[in-house]
Amino acid sequence: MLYPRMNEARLLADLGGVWSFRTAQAEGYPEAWAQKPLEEAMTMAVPASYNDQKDDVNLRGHYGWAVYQRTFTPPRHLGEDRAVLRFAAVTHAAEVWLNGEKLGGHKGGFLPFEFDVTGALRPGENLLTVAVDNRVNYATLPVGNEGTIAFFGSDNPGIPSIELAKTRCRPQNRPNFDFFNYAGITRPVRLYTTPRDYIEDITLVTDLAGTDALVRYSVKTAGEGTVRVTVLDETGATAAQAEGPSGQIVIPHARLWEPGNAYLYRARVTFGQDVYEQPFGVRTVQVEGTKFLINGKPFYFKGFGKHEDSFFRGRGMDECLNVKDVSLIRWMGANSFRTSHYPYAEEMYDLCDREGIVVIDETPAVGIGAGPDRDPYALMRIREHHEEVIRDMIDRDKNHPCVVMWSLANEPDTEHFPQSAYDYFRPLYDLAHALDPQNRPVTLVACQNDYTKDLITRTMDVCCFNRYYGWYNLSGDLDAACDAWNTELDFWQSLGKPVMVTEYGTDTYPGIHNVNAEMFSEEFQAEYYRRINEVFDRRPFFIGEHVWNFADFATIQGPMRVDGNKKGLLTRDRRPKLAAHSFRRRWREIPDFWDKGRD
Ligand code: BDP
Repeated sequence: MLYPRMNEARLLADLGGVWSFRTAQAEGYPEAWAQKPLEEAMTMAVPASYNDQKDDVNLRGHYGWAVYQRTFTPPRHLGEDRAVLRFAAVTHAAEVWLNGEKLGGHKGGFLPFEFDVTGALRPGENLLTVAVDNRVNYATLPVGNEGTIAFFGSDNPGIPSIELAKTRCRPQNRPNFDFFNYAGITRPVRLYTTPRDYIEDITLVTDLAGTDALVRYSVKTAGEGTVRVTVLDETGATAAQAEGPSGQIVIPHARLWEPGNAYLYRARVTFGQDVYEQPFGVRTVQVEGTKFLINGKPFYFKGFGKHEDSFFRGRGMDECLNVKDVSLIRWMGANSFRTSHYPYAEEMYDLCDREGIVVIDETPAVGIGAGPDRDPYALMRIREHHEEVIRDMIDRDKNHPCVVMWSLANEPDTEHFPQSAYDYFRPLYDLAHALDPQNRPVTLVACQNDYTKDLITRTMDVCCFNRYYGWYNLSGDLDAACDAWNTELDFWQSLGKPVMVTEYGTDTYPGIHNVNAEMFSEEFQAEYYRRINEVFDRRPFFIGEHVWNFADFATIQGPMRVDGNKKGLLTRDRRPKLAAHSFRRRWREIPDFWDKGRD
């Protein structure tokens, strides 16, 4: 799906701003609300999560449907053009109405969807109503709890939970994941136009032949016309040209897209009256033996698991915060992050393309686990939706040079039901490979478990796992943590695959200091990473370290969380803790391309 861009053929209108808003019942909302101006409405900014915009506990913990509304008047000179209404993300499910007519719905809170509204737009004022459902359960991704399973991080899973008293008092979400269940119209709403005959999609795959780049392209169109492609370099000069809906273009003496050293070309596609410019980078990605190769060179991942999370906006798209975060990533000498635990806003990938930041792109499949006695793969109703989010994520992000690997899920249960996990994930792994025109490596992120039982993680292109030795296990004992890491790494070494850690970390309260590095202090966080990183540095097959987390973030309340998760190297308002300075020293010494085996 193309990102909406304005150019000489396409108009783009942003429908962000302050909308009308009100909450509705858990199960639904009166359709009459979509027919006329919303009564008893409050103001609500779009894009942003609704939860923290007002000082109202009912909004923070709202459960079920809510309704947004606004009017807009399209300019008269839209003429005969095709008009499309595009939602970059509505969390977690949406139903959209235009002038009282239902346009359709969408499931899933982190990927775009759009409606052709050419015939539905009226001259003059139009009434747009968007209903939003934030409920999570065994049929959604991310997964919410159902039945007697406990809330995240509390109680014993599998037995009737005392926590259910909460839902007896008031229906509420029971997320099976450790981040606040922010909801609403979290990313831009835009109206754009195209000519009636238009460019639907563009796919670009690059390869290298000596100093030349080979660009395989294909352009999907609707209507009549001839496709012409011109490759422009960063100065706007023509680097190569081609004609026809698909083919191969050679860019002589091409400049590469490299981590920390990005170079972007643009494929300018014309088709009849329509024009679209798709940025792309020339780079290759490949796994070979125990190495992860970008442009044929062994890449070392230095960076983070992140969240889209900030004060007031919740998970709302924020270009300024994105720029700040990328700046801080570079300040610390890092080169990459994972979009834990859902696909991020498209603007972030564009920024990473420009800044040369490497991204592992993750689906919203987090929380696939129901305790040691229940097979989540039999219990949950997520397979089709999981296929759908993989398809839509790859379709959305396939052309980004910053994306070098797909992550199918975060911490699914691969330990208690190893065969079910294998049977569930193997087809998804094959699907991701089949769908990605660039055939990037595919992984899933395993959790702390008995890794010897897990059958699926070892079959991924890169073995990725989250480990908390020294924190949740072996708490505070860094000698024991290093010992456990060494034992585990011996196991992974025997498989002959590239391995990276996608989460490790400690909750750290800024301002708590201790001469002895004890848990929760800034010294402990710094010392934990120093000791464990020494273990990693001795293992040539170990291709990367992603810290949990880039910054502190909001979670559901609970006895394990004091004002959210505090594992950030930065506070939620992006101030460095002690460990951020240590990583800055460490990572500035480690090159992006690090052939560890040869050191
Ligand atoms: C991991 C999860 C992550 C949590 C983290 C933690 O992948 O979402 O926030 O643990 O407990 O298991 O801090």
